[in-house]
Amino acid sequence: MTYPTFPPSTTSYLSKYLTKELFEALKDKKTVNGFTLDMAIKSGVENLDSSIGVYAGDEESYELFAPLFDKIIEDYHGFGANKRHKSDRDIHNKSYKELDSKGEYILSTRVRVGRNLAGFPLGTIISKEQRYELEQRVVDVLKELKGELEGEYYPLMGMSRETQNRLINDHFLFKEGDRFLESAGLNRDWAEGRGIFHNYNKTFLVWVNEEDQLRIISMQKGGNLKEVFERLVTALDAIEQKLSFSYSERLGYISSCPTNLGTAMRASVHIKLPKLANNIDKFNSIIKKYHLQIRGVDGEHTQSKGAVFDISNRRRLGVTEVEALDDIYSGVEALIEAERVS
Ligand code: ADP
Ligand code: CIR
Repeated sequence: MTYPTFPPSTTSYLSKYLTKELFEALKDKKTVNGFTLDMAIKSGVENLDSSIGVYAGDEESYELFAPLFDKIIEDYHGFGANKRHKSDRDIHNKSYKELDSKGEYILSTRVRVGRNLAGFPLGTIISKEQRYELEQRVVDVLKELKGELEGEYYPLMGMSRETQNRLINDHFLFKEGDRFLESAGLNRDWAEGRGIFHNYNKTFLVWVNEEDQLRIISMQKGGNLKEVFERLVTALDAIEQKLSFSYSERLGYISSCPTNLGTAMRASVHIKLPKLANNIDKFNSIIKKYHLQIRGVDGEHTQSKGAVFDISNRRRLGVTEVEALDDIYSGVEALIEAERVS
């Protein structure tokens, strides 16, 4: 493996931080699961438009390749190497109000967390057999869920193209063929061991073996963030009794992509902001102030349509779940106010 060079137009964190010295110091290291620097950087080397460009193979990757990962983590999350992540998902004394009681701006609200199982390598290097074993373990637990969370598991293998497309278009299911994930090894053996669990009214969903082994999702129409988050916490409380997740005292929940470490939580609204869409400076200043991120309505690396944006918390590590929720709550409140007076 030779030191990769990037064209000057490359803006990824990988290209910013992978110096020749760092590369030489890390290039022969391997985690117990066999994950190397070459594997960690492949996505960013092959996809020059990456914003980050690296993925992990297991919890140990974040320690062994810390000279690279820590720089990216510090830059993205503002989380220094001497910090420790803290979790808090208790919102019982929070007075979150309905953000858009007349239903003028917010179309839907979604909160997801990424989780990976302790004792397994991450999806980048998991074997086919391990992926199937993991799927079975997860599905056994999900099938036991009761009440509002009760539902069914639908494996991707054998799912008709029509059903798959409908679930994708309705924003319930992950897309296929993401080239960033492809380069990282996360699409190997597609669609084996992948699937989606959802309750009967599709307000609680779990993606199995996509970018992370589990994406646990609560979503519904409208802007009731509190209700959406509380449903997610109820589900997490139940699932955590049966499955143990990969968790580091320093970095919180371990995820394939370093942007998801910590809470691994992304709380988002689909929100219609036609006036702010034409006042980009004002729009961006609110986004920056409240530590938010803009995505397109079909998810990451997509465009907005009809002035509807996906707005979510950008910080996931070094803030608690409640603090990340505060970012989105206050930020969306400010966006709506700015849209109103524009
Ligand atoms: P993730 O949120 O898991 O990081 P994506 O950004 O690719 O990944 O989004 C996954 C799917 O969730 C996409 O179909 C996206 O449109 C949908 N989604 C995200 N936020 C919302 C929301 N607030 N309402 C409805 N669908 C949403
Ligand atoms: C990139 O570097 O652009 C892709 N690897 C995606 C980075 C962000 N990932 C994420 O939010 N999960």
